[in-house]
Amino acid sequence: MRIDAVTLFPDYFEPLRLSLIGKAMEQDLLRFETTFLRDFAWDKHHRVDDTPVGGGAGMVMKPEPWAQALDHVRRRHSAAEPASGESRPTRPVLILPTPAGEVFTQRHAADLAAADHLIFACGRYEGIDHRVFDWAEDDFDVRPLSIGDYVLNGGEVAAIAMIEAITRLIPGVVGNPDSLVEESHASGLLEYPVYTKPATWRGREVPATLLSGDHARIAQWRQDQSLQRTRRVRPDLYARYTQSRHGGPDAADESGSTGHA
Ligand code: 6GU
Repeated sequence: MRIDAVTLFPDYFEPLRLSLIGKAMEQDLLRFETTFLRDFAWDKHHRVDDTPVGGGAGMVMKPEPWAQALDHVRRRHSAAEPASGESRPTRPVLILPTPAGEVFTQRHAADLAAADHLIFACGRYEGIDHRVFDWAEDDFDVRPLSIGDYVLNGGEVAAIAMIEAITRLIPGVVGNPDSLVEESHASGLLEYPVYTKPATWRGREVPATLLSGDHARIAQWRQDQSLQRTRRVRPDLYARYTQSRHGGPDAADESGSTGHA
């Protein structure tokens, strides 16, 4: 997979070179590059923003530097050798981190982990001239995505969060693929609580079931904990989970699930 980020702040992305994602880059499972938007503003002052048409506070990003930068990224990709494991290139996915987008979930992460080329267009100020997105539809699969209901100063931090969620689902990036199956959100539920040794720590015990050696009971306990935690902390997820499985919010209580998909 290739990932590009177009940004006024390329340094924001340096931490991605650490840890598992950095290792995936070294193994050529992933290629990541940043493109400095200001290099594509060819007026004397390299301006990337201007006042909003129709008035209002703040500044809006000018369309032409974005079009030039995105064309550059697209051309560089079609010219480059495929990364290992890649087949024929498809339409690149253009992700627009914006609080006005659909909320990014594990489902988006799984879907985007199968893409060949992701480009993150990291806006600043009040946003990017909207005509850029209409224009981009010709050559990109355009996806406005938000990471939650709050406002950040720009798309970079949101892009980093999405890149981490997506790239850890690429085969080979996370060492043990079982850890992807059991974690929070993989099943639509939050994960159950976890414990390690010692069995007694500062007067607090590990739940006895987990020490029983009875794998079926342990799986049932974990499933129950997941359901209870999700119902308490995320009633929205709980309702969706029970409705999708049984057509009603109380059906999961008597489901007798095995705890493993
Ligand atoms: Cl994706 N961008 C910005 N600027 N703010 C956000 C966001 C994205 N998601 C939540 N808040």
